[in-house]
Amino acid sequence: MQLLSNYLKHHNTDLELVELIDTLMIACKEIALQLREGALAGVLGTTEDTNVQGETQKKLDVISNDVLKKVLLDNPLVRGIASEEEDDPVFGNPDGRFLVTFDPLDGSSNIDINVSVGTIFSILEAPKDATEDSVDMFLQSGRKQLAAGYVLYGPSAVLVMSTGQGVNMFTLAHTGDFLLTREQVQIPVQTGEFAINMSNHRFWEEPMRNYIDDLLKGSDGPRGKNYNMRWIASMVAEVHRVLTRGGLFTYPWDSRDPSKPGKLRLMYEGNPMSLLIEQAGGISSTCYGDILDVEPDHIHQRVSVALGSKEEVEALLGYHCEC
Ligand code: AHM
Ligand code: MG
Repeated sequence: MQLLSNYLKHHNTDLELVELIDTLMIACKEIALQLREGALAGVLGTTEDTNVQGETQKKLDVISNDVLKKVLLDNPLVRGIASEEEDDPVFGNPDGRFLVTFDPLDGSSNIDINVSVGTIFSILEAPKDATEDSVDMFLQSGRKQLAAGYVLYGPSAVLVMSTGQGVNMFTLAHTGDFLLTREQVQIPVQTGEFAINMSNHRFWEEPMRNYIDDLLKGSDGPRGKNYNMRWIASMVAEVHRVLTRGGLFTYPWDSRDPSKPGKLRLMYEGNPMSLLIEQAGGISSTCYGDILDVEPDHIHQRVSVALGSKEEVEALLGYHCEC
């Protein structure tokens, strides 16, 4: 089995990018250890604080953010980082080449119930002409990502990553190394499985309601087959299922707060996951266009997400075209 860094080098990955990914994985291994200790390390539960999204922070949200921030900013290759748990970007070496955005612990409402969570990351190149540190450096579309991925902390810790040459999975061994366990992942084009938070049904747009209602009609409805449903409330775990056995995952725009286009964030959830899904042969859309083509205007901006098996996402998009 191949070591992560050897695999990347054998596939002609830029050596500085390999070094940055190795640095990221040092932080993720530390997060994996803290998660494994759980209550023994006193890391479960909530802090008194809320983040820029207005969400209460879990202790492990803060710990994971601090670990990633410190490890990344210690590496001179890093010009700056932007995190779900930081109001503003934090800058490192002014000559650093890379920008990293991340959700330090996605799905953190699952921590205290011991269900899978994960770290999502996206790597961009700092614009060469950017002499002053500024949030504007980060505002690049997902197509510009040099690499993106996540580490899922489940029964095993798995890194799923793309540098734009397909999607590969690496499992954390007891030796502390990430070893290649699945190469060139391809999502099955058809599926009979969908994931959506059904409790928001009455707040969705009409096309989404019509689509889901037709899935629920099963073999009696226009789709002509029975579907199964999953909802883990952890995007990392849902995307991992989609990459592993196919499926459709969506967190669409809803009218609970019309100012927010969806719950998930573009720069450190939508974009990295969309790169993985497209590289694995799936589709990732806002329901009106590819997520990777969205031009960001805010580091914490939200986006409507519908991703997964090609033919199922196409069917969903068809409902949106009819309006
Ligand atoms: P988080 O980054 O604060 O954990 O929020 C994102 C998570 C996703 O992992 C998941 O898909 C979604 O929120 C679940 O939301 P809900 O609780 O509304 O079902
Ligand atoms: Mg998240």
